Amino acid sequence: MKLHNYFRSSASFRVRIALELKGLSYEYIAVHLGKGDHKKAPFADLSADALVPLLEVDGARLSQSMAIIEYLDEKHPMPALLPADALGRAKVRALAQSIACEIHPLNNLRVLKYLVRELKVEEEAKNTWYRHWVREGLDAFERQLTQLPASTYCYGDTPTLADCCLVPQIFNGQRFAVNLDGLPRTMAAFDACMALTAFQKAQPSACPDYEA
Ligand SMILES: N[C@@H](CCC(=O)N[C@@H](CS)C(=O)NCC(=O)O)C(=O)O
Repeated sequence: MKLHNYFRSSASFRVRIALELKGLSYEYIAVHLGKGDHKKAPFADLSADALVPLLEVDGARLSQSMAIIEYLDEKHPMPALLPADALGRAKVRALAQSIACEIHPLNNLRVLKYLVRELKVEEEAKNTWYRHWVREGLDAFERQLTQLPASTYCYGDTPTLADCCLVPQIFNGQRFAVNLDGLPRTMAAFDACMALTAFQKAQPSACPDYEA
């Protein structure tokens, strides 16, 4: 397996966590988003949407972190990243999508770049945009968690797809100094995840292309 990814990319980080949780080894292929390498050959020749992550596996190229993680979960069922019951799966997918579909697209690199370069938004206003949407999304995430039974991780007592999405989003929020106070369930799940070796091994600072 080859994972084309970037140390700072949240969507890549989700897949790295899933690979580590499942104990799957992979070749790390760095794509430097800051230098625009995702828009140039060789990566642009492989990727239809010029986004990381991209996983080369079983003779195919898979894009979209959630699709990749679900593929890995089907091919390597243990440890499971989705609950055994349909209702549980729907809950976990809802949590994961709250981050991947509601928060992340608004704080993505190309969106922030467009605000600054095309719409001439000042740096501080861009950061206000970022913090607003991330915090609002995390408040909604917290409300979802409070409607669920007490648990160590986002859902239940083992990490799931929801945790694979939450942890990178919190890293990203910390980088942009988002206020993370008043999110007790969310931050407890984050802390529980970060106590696990799999999450530590997947984090940006553990990546071969890491830059401080
Ligand atoms: N929904 C996609 C998001 C992929 C994505 O947006 N990746 C970002 C990095 S986290 C990227 O490649 N950005 C390049 C850009 O914005 O130009 C997924 O979950 O894989």
